[in-house]
Amino acid sequence: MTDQTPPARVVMPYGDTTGDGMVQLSFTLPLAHSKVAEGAAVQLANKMGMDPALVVHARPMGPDFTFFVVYGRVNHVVDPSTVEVVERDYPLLTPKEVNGALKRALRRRLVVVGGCIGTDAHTVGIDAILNIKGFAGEKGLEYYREIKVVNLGAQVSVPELVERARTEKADAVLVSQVVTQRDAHLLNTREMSAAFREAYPAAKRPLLIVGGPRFNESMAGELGVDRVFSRGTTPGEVASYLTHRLTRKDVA
Ligand code: B12
Repeated sequence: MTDQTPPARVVMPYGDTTGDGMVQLSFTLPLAHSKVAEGAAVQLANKMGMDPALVVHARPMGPDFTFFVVYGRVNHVVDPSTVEVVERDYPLLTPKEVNGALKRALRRRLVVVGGCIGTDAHTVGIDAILNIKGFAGEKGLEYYREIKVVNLGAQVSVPELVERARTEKADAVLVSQVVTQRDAHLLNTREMSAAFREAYPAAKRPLLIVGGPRFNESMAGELGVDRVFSRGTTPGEVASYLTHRLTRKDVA
C-alpha cells in the first residue's frame, strides 16, 4: 500500500491470512450426537453462508441435544463506514468533578435507586456500577460524596421499584437486566418504563437508565428509557452521564 492508497472501505473476517473469510460459530441442535447430527450442523452452516464448513467440536448435551463449534469460510464483507453506533455525547468527569458539579447545581445529594427487576438475580453488573468497590479500577457510585445510592438488589418488582423511587425522591433509577431468555430484558424494561410514566408527571419522572450485557445501546427510545448501557460500562461513565443530564437545564 502506498501513501496515496485510500483505506479499504470493506473488511472480511480472517483466520490464517488476511481476508480469508474464516469464522467460528457455536450452536446447539435438538439432535442426539451422531454423524447425522454433525452433518446437520454442517448443513446449517452452509445455509448460513459458510462454505466450506468443518465441525471442530461436537459434545452431547444430555441424550437429545448436541453442542457444536463449526469453523468455515464466509464471503461476506462489512463496511465499517455504514455502522451506526451510540457515541458518548457527554464528557468523562473525575469523581471530584462530578461531586463539584452536583453540589453546585443541586445543592443536595443526587439520589439514585437501583436494582435488578423481574426474576433476574444477576446483581454483579449493577453492583459493579453502584457498590463502592466499583469495576475496572473505578470506584462505584457509592464512593461519590454527592450521590446517595439505594441499591435494592435482586428480583425487585416494578411496583416496589416505583414506590421506592418515590419515597427516596430519586433523581435517577438504574435497572439491570442480564437474563435475555424470551426477551425478558426487553419486556421487563418496557413494563418498568411504562410504570414510571404512569406514576409520574412527565416533568417529575426520574431519569430511567437500563443496563446489561445484551442490550443494544440504540434501543433507548423503543424501550422508553433515557439511556441504555451495555457490556463493559464503568461507574465513571454512568456518574458522568448522570451529571451531564441532571445538572444541565438545556439537555432534554
Ligand atoms: C455469575 C452468573 C450467575 C450467578 C449470579 C450471581 C449474582 N449475584 O449476580 C448465578 C449463579 C446466581 C446465576 C444464575 C443464573 N444464571 Co447466570 N450467569 C452468571 C455469569 C457467569 C456471569 C454474569 C456476571 O456476573 N457478569 C459480570 C458483570 C460485571 O457483567 P454484566 O452483568 O454484563 O455487567 C456489566 C454491564 O453489562 C453493565 N451493566 C449491567 N447492569 C447494568 C445496569 C446499569 C444501570 C448500568 C448502567 C450498567 C449495567 O455494567 C456492568 C459492568 O461493566 C453469566 C455468563 C457470563 N460469563 O456472562 C451467566 C448467565 C448470565 N446466566 C445465565 C443463566 C441462564 C442463569 C440461570 C437462569 C441458570 C439456571 N438455569 O438456573 C440462573 C438465573 C438466576 C436468576 N433468577 O436470575 C445465562 C443467561 C442466558 C440468557 N440468554 O439470558 C448466562 C449468560 C450464562 C449462559 N451462557 O448461559 N448466574
